[in-house]
Amino acid sequence: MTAPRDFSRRAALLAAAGAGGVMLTGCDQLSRSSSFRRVMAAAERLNLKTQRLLIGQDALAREFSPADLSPVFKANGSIHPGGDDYKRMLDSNFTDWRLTLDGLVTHSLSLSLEELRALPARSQITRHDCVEGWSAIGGWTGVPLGLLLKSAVVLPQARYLVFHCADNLGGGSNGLYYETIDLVDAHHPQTILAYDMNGKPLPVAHGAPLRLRLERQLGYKMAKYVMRIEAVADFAHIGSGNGGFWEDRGYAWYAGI
Ligand SMILES: Nc1nc2c(c(=O)[nH]1)N[C@H]1C(S)=C(S)[C@@H](COP(=O)(O)O)O[C@H]1N2
Ligand SMILES: [Mo]
Repeated sequence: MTAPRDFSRRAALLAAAGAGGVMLTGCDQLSRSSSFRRVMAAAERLNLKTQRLLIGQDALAREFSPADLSPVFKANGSIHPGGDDYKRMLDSNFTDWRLTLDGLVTHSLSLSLEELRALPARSQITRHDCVEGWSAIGGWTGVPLGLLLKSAVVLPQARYLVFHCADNLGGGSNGLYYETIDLVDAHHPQTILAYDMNGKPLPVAHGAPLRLRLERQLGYKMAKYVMRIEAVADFAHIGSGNGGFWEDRGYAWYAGI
């Protein structure tokens, strides 16, 4: 669970709705109407296509210099997954943590932090934009996701990757944080699994030991506390079927910026 300090407005709303509860705001009622959802989904597909057509699927997000780093980078959403399993991993400095990459791949991978750190790395200084209206510039180092996908050999039926996270925002399986991205974004050169932030091991508040950086989309797509990445053909069977924790609560699946 999230600690009370730094509780985001949304997380507070969610907590107020109770374990596994729903937010019964006017907005949520609207987002649960199926015709509204269909219109939104169509607009979103158009947004995705337009963006890729106009900007190009490999266009890079702007990168900054060390002088631009924000003195304070807000930690948002979960800032500690809690629970015995995570505590055990944290206590042992994540030496017994493994990243699993499985699902529709030829070779499943199970990688320690040390193994990830031994792979070719990419560093980038980028601006993080949260849907709540704040931004911060941070420096990230990690493994290009495309590199892992190459060694796992993704099967042709796979279209998306699911990021399964260690934190639970609402209690019950409904509160587990997860995200999905498509394989185009997964292979983007700036899409990395980051283990360092501003030159130091990723702090717990920012997703230790590993978090996704997906620089051309909004903050909620960038899963923290990543435990498992699963290649799937579709995500209708995961969570409430909309492709992410916040997507299941009405946010756009494609959060391009
Ligand atoms: N597992 C997990 N990932 C998450 C969240 C979360 O609550 N849990 N919050 C998201 C949101 S809304 C944002 S803005 C960023 C915040 O990342 P930061 O804590 O490094 O600022 O993480 C995203 N990834
Ligand atoms: Mo966010």
